[in-house]
Amino acid sequence: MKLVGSLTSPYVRKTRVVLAEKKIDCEFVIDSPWVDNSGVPDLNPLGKIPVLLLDDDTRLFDSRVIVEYLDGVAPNNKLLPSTARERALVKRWEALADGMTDAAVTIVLERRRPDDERSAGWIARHRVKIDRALVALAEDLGDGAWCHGNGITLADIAVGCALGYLDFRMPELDWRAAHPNLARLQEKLMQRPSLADTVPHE
Ligand code: GSF
Repeated sequence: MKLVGSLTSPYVRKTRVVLAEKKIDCEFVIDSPWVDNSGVPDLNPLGKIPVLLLDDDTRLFDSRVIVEYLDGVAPNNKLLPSTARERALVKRWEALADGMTDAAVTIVLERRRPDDERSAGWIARHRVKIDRALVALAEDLGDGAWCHGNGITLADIAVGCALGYLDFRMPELDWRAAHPNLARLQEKLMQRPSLADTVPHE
């Protein structure tokens, strides 16, 4: 099995954290759709990372499909509950965290466009999504030790990677000041090698 992705992508990081938490061996092949001669479009028609290559050559994308697959194939350290309702609730955390990351990625890409093509309105629209998502994540976490239930789940991993991406690309946001309970969760998550060893960097 091979995971194709970059050291900066928050979606690839989420997948790497799940691999580590599940103790699944997987070769990490570094590639990015943003570099010349990238092999990614040949693996995923959408030209996006992560892509998981299975031993029989099956290609899995996107990260939500991959992490659900990984949790399902290894019985240890379950990260998704088995009942429909509980599972949906954990996946809703993931959808909110990933959606916040989507908005941050959109802003990062927009900021990279030439001055005369950049839209302040588009950036503001996505900034509002991030702010609302942070409020919702903080409200849902409350005083809880974990996002869902009594131990780490995919919800915590997705939130940890989303907050880590804000630190990486939008450090000016200072989400910790407004949401100390998210800061507390993030600090705890960062004590785990799975997250500490995958902090995004260029
Ligand atoms: C998002 C993948 C994605 O946008 C998932 O896998 O969860 N919902 C998908 N990946 C980015 C990398 S990232 O660092 O933003 C990507 O591959 N972008 C290339 C492109 O052409 O959009």
